[in-house]
Order: sequence, then structure tokens, then C-alpha cells
Amino acid sequence: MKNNSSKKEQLKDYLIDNDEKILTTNDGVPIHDNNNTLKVGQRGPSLQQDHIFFDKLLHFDRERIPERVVHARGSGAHGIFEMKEDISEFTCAKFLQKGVKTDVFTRFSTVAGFKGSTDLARDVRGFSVKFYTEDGNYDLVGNNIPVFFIQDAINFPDLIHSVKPEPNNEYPQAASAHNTFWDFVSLMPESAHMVMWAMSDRALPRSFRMMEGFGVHTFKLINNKGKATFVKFHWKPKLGVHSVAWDEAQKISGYNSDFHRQDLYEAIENGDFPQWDLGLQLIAEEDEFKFSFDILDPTKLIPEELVPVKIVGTMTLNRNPENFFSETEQAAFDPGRLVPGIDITDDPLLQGRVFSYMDTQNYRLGSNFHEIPINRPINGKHNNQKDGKSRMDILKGNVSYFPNSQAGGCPYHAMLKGENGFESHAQKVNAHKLRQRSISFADHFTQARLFFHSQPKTGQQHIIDAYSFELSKVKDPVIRKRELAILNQIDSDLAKKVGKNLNIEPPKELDELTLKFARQIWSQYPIKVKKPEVEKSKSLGMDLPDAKGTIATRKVAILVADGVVKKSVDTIKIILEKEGAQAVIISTKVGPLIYEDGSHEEIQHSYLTDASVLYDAFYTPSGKNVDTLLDNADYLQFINEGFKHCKALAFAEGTEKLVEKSLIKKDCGVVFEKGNKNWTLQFIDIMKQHRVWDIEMDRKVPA
Ligand code: HDD
Repeated sequence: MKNNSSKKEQLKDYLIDNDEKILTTNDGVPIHDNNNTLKVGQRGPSLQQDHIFFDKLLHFDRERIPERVVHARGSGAHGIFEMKEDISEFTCAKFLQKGVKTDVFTRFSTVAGFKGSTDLARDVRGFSVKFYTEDGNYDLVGNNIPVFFIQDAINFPDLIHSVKPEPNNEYPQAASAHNTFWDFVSLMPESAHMVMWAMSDRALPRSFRMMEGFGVHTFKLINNKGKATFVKFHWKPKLGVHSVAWDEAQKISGYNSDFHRQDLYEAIENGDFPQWDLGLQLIAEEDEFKFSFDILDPTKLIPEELVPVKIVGTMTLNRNPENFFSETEQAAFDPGRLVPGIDITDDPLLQGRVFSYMDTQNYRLGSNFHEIPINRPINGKHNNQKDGKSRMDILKGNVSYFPNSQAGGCPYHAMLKGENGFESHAQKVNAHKLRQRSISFADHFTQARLFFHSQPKTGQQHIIDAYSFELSKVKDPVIRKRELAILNQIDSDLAKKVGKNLNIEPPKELDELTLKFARQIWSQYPIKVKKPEVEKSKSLGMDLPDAKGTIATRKVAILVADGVVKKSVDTIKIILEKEGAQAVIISTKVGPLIYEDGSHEEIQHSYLTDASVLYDAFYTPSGKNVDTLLDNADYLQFINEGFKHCKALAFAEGTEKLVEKSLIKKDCGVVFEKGNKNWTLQFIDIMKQHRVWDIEMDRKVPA
């Protein structure tokens, strides 16, 4: 059945608005008194007949459901996907036809932490999109990293057990820096590539709005003649790809562990709708074996130099959920939710995923999870499945079987109506049943090397620092050494530098135990590897060519105290807001800020409530505030830390004394108004770079 109603319209039927309503029980019985239980006398014991109290408490006692076993911590938003290019020669998927607009619900997440853990953990980010298409729901359940730790789904529970808090004492929370994770990955060289990404800045996004998304696996597009084309999905953020420093991430976790959640919510509330372009890498079926790596191996990416990303559409997130639990928490994603025109491949990780998600939704949400409003397809569902816990739909008639004649054969096959039903790609398979892995999956280091060599110098330094930090937290020196042996296979300079920080000479050969486990998969391991097509790939850095040159939605702290000159504040505010940035005034206390001319302004942020790590850039305006700030250690911490984290700093005329008292050195990231007509332009230009990472080594100050 075709139904043009949007997801928003559909959800309206389930919205509860309590405005001007009388308080009732769950059965709609008006409640006279919600303050007192029913007792024998005013001071007496409570009565078991208090159905009003029990109605309330029984529900409360059941408010928690199992959190997701991975990706428990997440934030979601509604939006729309618009297809802009014609790719009908590759797919008959209706939502991928030029001009079609499809409602979506997107959820971003961390992987390892529990539901209440920090947003700023060093971790992979989930990037799941549910498309409510006219042919039913299609879920693209990806990550912000284009490869995965393991190749076969059978290893997934082990991987997750190793990274989650250790089972005896349940710590550390939301962190990979511990024995068990590094024990596992150092025994699984196939993880080398993904671990490299996880140690890079990609694992510390500045915002969900500033990260790429990837479908990771190679999927198939199917056209209306049944012809398949391999495809990799990419989401490219319009705001560019940006990260925070590790020191900053740790501090943000303390100051505001909801940093990413709040950022997404507020951006949408402010009308700054985040956008991503959808890009496709298309590979003809005939080219399946053309590359030096196997396109079914989920630990490999296809460098964009080999297969360019074709931008085909845009997703805009424009509406926050009305209710976190009902929508975000109950959203059930599944890579096996496919629509006609898209199919899975034989990637052994993907094959296992297709089972796991449906299973976990049944456990978490119950067997009728697809009837929960956020998961309902907009075109309706019609089949003979019935009953089960918490069934919502009421199936009409006496027929719930197929085939039938009693209900005129309904619901009938799509083909009887001349419609395209989902058909799996008619792929020929002719092989023995084996519990084995292809030898074409056995090169683990070439692409890890490609990633490392494709990073700028600072990016490489951050990777070295991250390995050094994480491995220093590992208590067993044998594990540290084993991982260093892996690093040595990737790049000897990388291994040497990390080794120096750990006081270990990197071993030349892989550890005996690593080899032993790898040989249980491939008896001939290590194999002679093929020459890679490229040694460096520009797209693996964080500079997206189309996303440069904006400070839109960036938060700039205007650091003041009473006595500040109003004009000095207003001028920069107007300039920043014109560029789409947010200027936030921070003073010594919340409440009325008193300007030099005696006028007042109510402000919401102070050095007590906020911290420099929550902002992208800093401006100190002129006035009598300078004398107060000279003695304000919190202010000095703001600018010292901003300097350390390579952010842009600007100082109005008359504030130079503050810089002298700080640890700031005058470099290309610090702008002074004095004698400089172009200071605002310079300030904005520095912000557009996001951070002056290039001079990070000169900005190493204690803050
Ligand atoms: Fe998974 C959740 C992404 C491999 C089993 N996964 C989950 C979510 C994302 C991913 C983004 C959160 C969905 C949401 O927002 O609700 N997972 C991936 C990617 C993978 C991957 C990109 C590799 C390319 N996952 C993977 C494997 C298995 C699972 C190999 C099991 C065989 N994943 C699950 C799960 C979760 C899940 C246990 C937990 C909650 C859920 O499914 O809904 O089924």
C-alpha cells in the first residue's frame, strides 16, 4: 500500500500533550490526590487496596529496559534525505531516485560506554540512519570510521568483552586503555588498521555534526534488471571533519559529559540544521577482484583515488525528538532492514550482523518492537504475523495464514500487483561448506600503513601520543611489547617513537602468540602481500575539500568582568553572529553584567559554570574588566588552556597586560586589535582552520 504520510504526521497520532489536562491513572481515571497514599488514619499504615499508588509505582519499577549491549550511549534526531542525482542505472531503490525526499531518523553513539557514560571517550562513533521509504524501512547502520576491528562476526562478542569494563571489577568505563582490550587486539593483527583509526583524532570528534559516516561494508545496489553493482556508502559533513585534543576530551568529560548530545540538540533547536552529503563508491561486479585487497574484507577501505566518491544526495537533521526514551532509546536499527534495490554481500562480518540486530531488538524491546512508533514503516505493514507481548495492531478478520482463499488471498505477493517486492540478488554460489577464512583477507598492515602515512605531521604525532597513553595504562608489559611488534610491522618510526615513550625496544617480528593465533586462521601466515595501488590517500586526512571556510555554529567565548566596554563586546558579537558563530559572554558570575557605561545585561555563563574546553575561540574585550581579570585565576586558565589546545585567541586594545600575565606566546594564532585594522578578519580566518595544529609543539604550556 502506498502512503504518502510523513513520519512526523505518523508520530503525531502517538503524541501525548498534558496541557490543561486532569491528572489520571493509566486507565484514565481522574486522580483526586497525588500526594498521599491511602492509610488507616492520618498516621496509620498504608492499605493494600491503594490502586492509585500501585498504578504509579508498578510502572515506575519497570521504567528501565536493557541498554544496548554496544552503542548504549547515543543521541538521535529526525530529518530528511533528498536524492539529487540520477543513479537509476545502478539501483531501483525508490528512495534513491532523483528528486525523492525521504524522512529519516539518525542516531549517533559511542560504542563501549554504558548509557550514562561520557560523550568524549576515545572511541568509534556509531552513525545509524533509518530511512522511512515508501518501500518500508531501510537502515544504514555505520560508523564514523570506514573499517572494522575484526573480519568475522564470530569474533564480535570477544572484541566487545575485551573493550568493555573488565568483568571482575567493572572498570574502566568507556575506555579502551586497559589490559583486556590491548591483549585482544595484540593477538588479532587483523585489528591493526582499525586500531590505528581509533588512536587518531577521528576518535575524538568535536561534534557529531563534524564527523564523516561510513557504511563500512561493501553492499550491493540492484537495478530493475536485477544487475548488481558493489557500493560503499559515505556521509560527508557540510561543516567539515573536526576533532578535539586528547587533553581537552578528558577535561570535557568532567565539565560536560553530555557535550555532544547537547551540541546536537541545541544546534537543531537554534535552526542550525546539520547536513551531510551522501556519497557512493560504485564498483562494477566485473571489478570485484581488481584490487590489491579484498572488497569483502571489512578491515579494508577503497582509497578514493581508486574509486572516487560520487555525491548523490543530502541529509538534513531538522527536528529533535519529543521524547528521548520513546524515540532515541527505542529506535531499533538493523543492517538487515533492506529495501528492493539494495542487498548485502558475502562479507562475513555483515552476514553475522544481519542476525544479531534483530535478535537484540527482540530482547531489548520485545517481539513487537517494529510496532513502536519510531520503528513503524510509513507505508504500513501487512502480513500474517500476530500476537506476542504488547501487540498494538488489531488484525481484522479470521485469516492469519498464507496461502488463503478466505481473505481473497490477501495480503498477496507484490509481484501479483506488478510491484517490485524485495528479491535477493540472484548470486551464484558454488563452494564447499567450510569454517575457514579467505587468504585474500590476510594482509593486515598495508592499509594501516596507508592511513598512518596519509596523516599530516600533527595527526601522526597524535597517533603516537594515543598509543603511548593507552599502552602506558596497560599493566602487563608483555601485552605492550606484543602491540609494539604489530606497530613495527606497520611503520618502524611509529613503533620506535611509541617504544621510546614506553621504554621498550620494538620487536622486529610479530610475537609468537600473535602468530600462533593468526596461524589458526591461515596456516601460512604471514603471507606475501600485494603491492598497494597507493601509498598515501588524501581523503584519509581530515580536510574535506568542500567543507572549508566556515565558522558557522562555532562557540566563541567573550571573556569579561564588570566594567567591560559595551561597544567592545557588541562589535565582535555582531561580526561573529553574521558569520553564523555563537558569541557567549562569560563573566565572574551569572546574573547582571554591568558595563562601563552603567548599563546591564543578564548573562548565563561564568568562570564558575564554564570551562575553556567547551569553546572554540576566545576574545577578551577592553575596559575596566582588565584589572579584575588580572587577578582571576579562572580567567587565566581559560586563555592558557585555549592556547594549549591550539584555538584562536583575540585581545582588544588595552588587554595586553592580561597576555603578559598568561602563558601565551605571540604566534600566528593570537590576534591583537592594537594597531591592526584587520584583526577581526584574521581572528575569523584562524577559526576557519578549526585549530592551529601546525604550531601545537610550540604551544605546549602547563594548563
Ligand atoms: Fe553493531 C549496534 C555499527 C558490527 C552487533 N552497531 C550498533 C550500532 C551501530 C553499529 C552504529 C548502534 C545502532 C543504534 O544506534 O541503535 N556494528 C556497527 C558497525 C559494524 C558493527 C559499523 C561493523 C562494520 N555489530 C557488529 C557485529 C555485530 C554487531 C559484527 C554482531 C555480530 N551492533 C550489534 C548489536 C547492536 C549493535 C549487538 C547493539 C544494539 C543494537 O544492535 O541495536 O546487535
